[in-house]
Amino acid sequence: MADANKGYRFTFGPWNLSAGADMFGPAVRKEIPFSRMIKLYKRLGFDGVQFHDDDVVPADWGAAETQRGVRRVKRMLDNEGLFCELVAPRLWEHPKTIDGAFTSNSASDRRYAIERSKRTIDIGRALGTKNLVLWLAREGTYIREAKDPVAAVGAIVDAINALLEYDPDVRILLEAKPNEPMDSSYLPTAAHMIGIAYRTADPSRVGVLIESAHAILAGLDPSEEMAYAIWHDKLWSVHLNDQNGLKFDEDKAFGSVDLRRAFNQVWVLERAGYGQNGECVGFDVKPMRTTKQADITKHLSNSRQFFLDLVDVVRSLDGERIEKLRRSRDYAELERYILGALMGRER
Ligand code: XUL
Ligand code: MN
Repeated sequence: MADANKGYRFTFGPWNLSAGADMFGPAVRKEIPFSRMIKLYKRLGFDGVQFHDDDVVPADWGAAETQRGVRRVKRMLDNEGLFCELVAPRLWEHPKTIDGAFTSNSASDRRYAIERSKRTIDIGRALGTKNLVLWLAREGTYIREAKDPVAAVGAIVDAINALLEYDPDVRILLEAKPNEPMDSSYLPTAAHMIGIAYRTADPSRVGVLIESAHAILAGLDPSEEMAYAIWHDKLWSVHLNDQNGLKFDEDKAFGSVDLRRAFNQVWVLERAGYGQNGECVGFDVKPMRTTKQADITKHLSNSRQFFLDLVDVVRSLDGERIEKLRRSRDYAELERYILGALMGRER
């Protein structure tokens, strides 16, 4: 049977089906309970789930209750034939993370962040994944003078080391974002994160997850960010989406703003054999606030479909022709060829 996913494995987290609340207004749709949401995955052509720790069990549950709750979610995944790709501690909502997590000026708050991350590793292991994602949401400042920016880098490395030591099998995927919620974030790009990965106790277990919109918010091209991480063997997951310029983090459907930029991401991933070592194609996309309840999954099915359509475009390209155009430096003709392919025209 032909593989409908063309050799890729697709994932998303429950927050992708949000009820539409934003900074300026409350929810406009009903929350979908996880027991119902999980039934949508396979139907939409998805293979696995990404979780924040408190998507699985509330953060304030004790050890025994947590274990039971996690086992319940694992059974639900197994029953649906789904796997857990990764877990991420939600280090930006609790009162103890107001001033950041690993870089907080309070030692007891820093300890809380590390303990919560360790607990998240345990949740992940019980769900069958070694992948811990750290989006360093509040590691940064609203005013530069608030923290010591040199010490902050060291504090993040120390925290990563503590987690690497806690579980000798855990793999840490750092997710960079240059701003929001902070005015300015520490380690704002994937390259910053790869830089510190080499300074941790075990660089072979520290990589990155690259989100398209976060690269764009840093003024970078996501396909080049991905290529850079691939060269380092450190692109271990992606959050594909799109972003219309330098605004808030929009989490638009993949390819919905700039089709050529989306094509370039698929081109880089496909040509590098991304996915062949188990990496997944994750999406981090939001339904529009105007989306009706009945259409709540369309941004996800569209993102997956646009990705697969772009895989077809990439696979249809004539590699020899591209090499020839590169050799003769005829980039105008190369551009015509690529844009023609994107418009479904043979040229
Ligand atoms: C925030 C964001 C997060 C991470 C996971 O912008 O992308 O959802 O992907 O914590
Ligand atoms: Mn993300």
